[in-house]
Amino acid sequence: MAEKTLGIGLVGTKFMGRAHSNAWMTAPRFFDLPREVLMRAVAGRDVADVAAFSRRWGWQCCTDDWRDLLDDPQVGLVDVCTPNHVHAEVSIAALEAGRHVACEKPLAGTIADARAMRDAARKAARRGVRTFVWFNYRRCPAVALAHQLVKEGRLGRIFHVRASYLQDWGGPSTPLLWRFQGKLAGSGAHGDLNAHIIDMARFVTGEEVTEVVGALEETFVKERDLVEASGGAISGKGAKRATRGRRKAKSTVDDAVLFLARMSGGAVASFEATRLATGNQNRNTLEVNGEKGSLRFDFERMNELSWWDHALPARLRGWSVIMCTDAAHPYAGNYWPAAHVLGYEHGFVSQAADIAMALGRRKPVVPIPDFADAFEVQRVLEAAIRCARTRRPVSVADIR
Ligand code: SOE
Repeated sequence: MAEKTLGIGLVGTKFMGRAHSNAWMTAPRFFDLPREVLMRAVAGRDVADVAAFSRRWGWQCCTDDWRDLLDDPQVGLVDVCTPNHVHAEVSIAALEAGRHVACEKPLAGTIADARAMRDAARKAARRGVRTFVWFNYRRCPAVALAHQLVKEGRLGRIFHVRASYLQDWGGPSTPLLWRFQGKLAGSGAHGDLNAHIIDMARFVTGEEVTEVVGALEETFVKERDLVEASGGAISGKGAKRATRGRRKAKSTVDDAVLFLARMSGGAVASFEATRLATGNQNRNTLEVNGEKGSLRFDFERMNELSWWDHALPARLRGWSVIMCTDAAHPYAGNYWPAAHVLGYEHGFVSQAADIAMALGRRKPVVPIPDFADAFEVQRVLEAAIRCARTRRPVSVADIR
């Protein structure tokens, strides 16, 4: 295979499988990439489903066994979009087979899996094999701009970080999907949503979370309906008949996790993740307050970044809302004219482009997290859970 081509092998065909397929398909249309993207093969568990998925999204071929991707010399990068408990097995096998790996967040469901992935990535790096993690929100132009503004010193010393990721789809009527099963997901809102905002806080401030000083973990919905597969079969271990006649089983993950932390530059920080914040459907927010200015981002208004410039004379100071769609903003110039707004999918498209850039020895617009970077997020997730369970402060340095 010519070095000029980057052959992708995708594992997973659900929500993220669609987002990534769209990203690989679209990135070469909007970005001048150093390597041609080849949508080589997709793997999914169900033969009929994966065949239909492959046709719809334009993959060259498909399989119901992800190991087949590693036998295909045209696959240069394996893209992992499976539930969390499978990330380690697929990623490590792909790295050992000499393939670059791009894995969905969180890196893994458990710190042990994440550590094994980080170690495998370290080993593979010696052979020139690269890893990437899809923390997609870094590539919202507004978030990338926030990162640039802090890096330029425009906020000065950072005092205070407030991050929250609120969703509301996890009420009692939502069945026991894999995301509510501890063995598959590792955790609930914590790994799913806090992982994003921990990464965003680190990325924007350039600081690490060093200590979790207080944390709360809560599972409000203790039992959920078992998911009925086609043909009436019911999934999930430990099923029992619930009083209303539907079969239920225990939810083994958190619905909400909140924690307070310290950052390496001395800032204090709070993080909140929940799937039960009624009316907040995908409210991923970050506020950073510094000596010279402050920033606010809310994904539900993802094209905007609010900015307070404290260097202005007092009579002119006020929140300004920057529409981050100008060619001067990160990524925006690759898409449409100013104020022709971007959406959720563009973060993935821009990340696919940056991965192709990095593998073509060109600099991505903003840094792409690799397994070592995502392991840092996993350490913070683990510190927060240990803090919630022991009711004692936990130093991130103690999580290795
Ligand atoms: C579901 O909670 C979910 O799809 C997350 O898994 C994603 O990472 C997030 O971006 C949107 O919400």
